[in-house]
Amino acid sequence: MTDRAYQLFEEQQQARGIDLGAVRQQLKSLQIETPSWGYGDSGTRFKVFPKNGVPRNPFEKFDDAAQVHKYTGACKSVAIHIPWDKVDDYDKLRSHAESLNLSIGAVNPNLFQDEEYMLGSVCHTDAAIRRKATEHLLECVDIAKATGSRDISLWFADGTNYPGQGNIRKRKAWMHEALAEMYAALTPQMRMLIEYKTFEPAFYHTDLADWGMSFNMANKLGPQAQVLVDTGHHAQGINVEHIVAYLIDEQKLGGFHFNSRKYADDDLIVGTINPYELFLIFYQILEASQDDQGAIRDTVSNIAYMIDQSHNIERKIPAMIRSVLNVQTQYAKALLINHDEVRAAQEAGDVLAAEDAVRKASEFDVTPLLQAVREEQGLPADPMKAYLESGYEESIAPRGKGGASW
Ligand code: PSV
Ligand code: MN
Repeated sequence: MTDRAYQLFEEQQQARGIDLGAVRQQLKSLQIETPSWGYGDSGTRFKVFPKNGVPRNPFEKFDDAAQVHKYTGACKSVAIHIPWDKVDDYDKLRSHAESLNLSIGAVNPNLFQDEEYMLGSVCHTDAAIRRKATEHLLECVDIAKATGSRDISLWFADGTNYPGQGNIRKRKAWMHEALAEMYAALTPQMRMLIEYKTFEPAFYHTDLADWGMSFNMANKLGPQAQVLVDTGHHAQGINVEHIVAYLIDEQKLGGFHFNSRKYADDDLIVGTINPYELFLIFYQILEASQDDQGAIRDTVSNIAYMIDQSHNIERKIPAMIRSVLNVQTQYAKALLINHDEVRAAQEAGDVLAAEDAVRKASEFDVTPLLQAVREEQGLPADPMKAYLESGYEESIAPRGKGGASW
């Protein structure tokens, strides 16, 4: 991309009243956490295809994550999943992350793979199993203390497959009981981010099925509990950006798990199926970031942007780089929305002008902008190309097949 292309872009945006200096600053400060499990093998319930060079342990997952950060400059932190990333010495894992210029991000408890959790974890009818699940939540709080993590992301597979299988109201009380105990163990700096999912693996009811249930739970627990929006966890056709705006306004949006879905919780690369939805999510966030109330601006500035994907058939590190680039592209486009123009159209009741003011920002080619920002940061203008030419993929091949998998 030539300087000329950027110059033309700048002139075009200045004429629309967009301050490109501010846009560049915002682009530079967007950090996106990547998931340790996105570097390992995964699959569907039909098959896991083992890939060559997949990390064999949590330390190697961080080595791979460091490549994503090296070429994008946007992925300093890495989420861990326990027990997938269980190590004897978390200080050692933390030092390893720091030596790679990374940090350990959200801690994700895993209450869905133990034999005893077949009929539920914190919502199981058996008090001993509920106790075991709660102890795991408390263990994750301790791990977060050791890793210096602020956030603990909670997703529960708890639910039932058939009407009558469980007492829904009792299960709701048990969920609250476990989360309240965990909440009491948090340090003042920590947050609990509560995920929800309409279905799967339970098909009749999920104990935290939608944002309203997570929101209610977070409200009951207190200010350190917030909602985590996983973009793949909604019913078809749901207006996710509306949920985002609502939760921000209630100061309860804690973060995102970005991924794409076509049919269900597909965990595909973010921005590959419905990039416009991602753009509209950023529109709501940016609109709220201009709010007069400091509390709303604080909520926005503390949103944790995280990727939650399973790369089943594609190479893991390039898939993660692609995900980050896709998020940056939609964020860059959303930064080109002229909010004064939108507001003027809203106030005039001009429906078409309002829709146009938002949509047209998504139609600009932001490549010159992103390339200029990357160059300014000392990053390669084309991170994917630079990574693929770096020889890292070849260097990890001797790890062989059969690395970490869920
Ligand atoms: C569940 O589908 C989920 O979105 C949760 O965040 C899990 O922790 C993650 O995927 C990994 O399985
Ligand atoms: Mn998730």
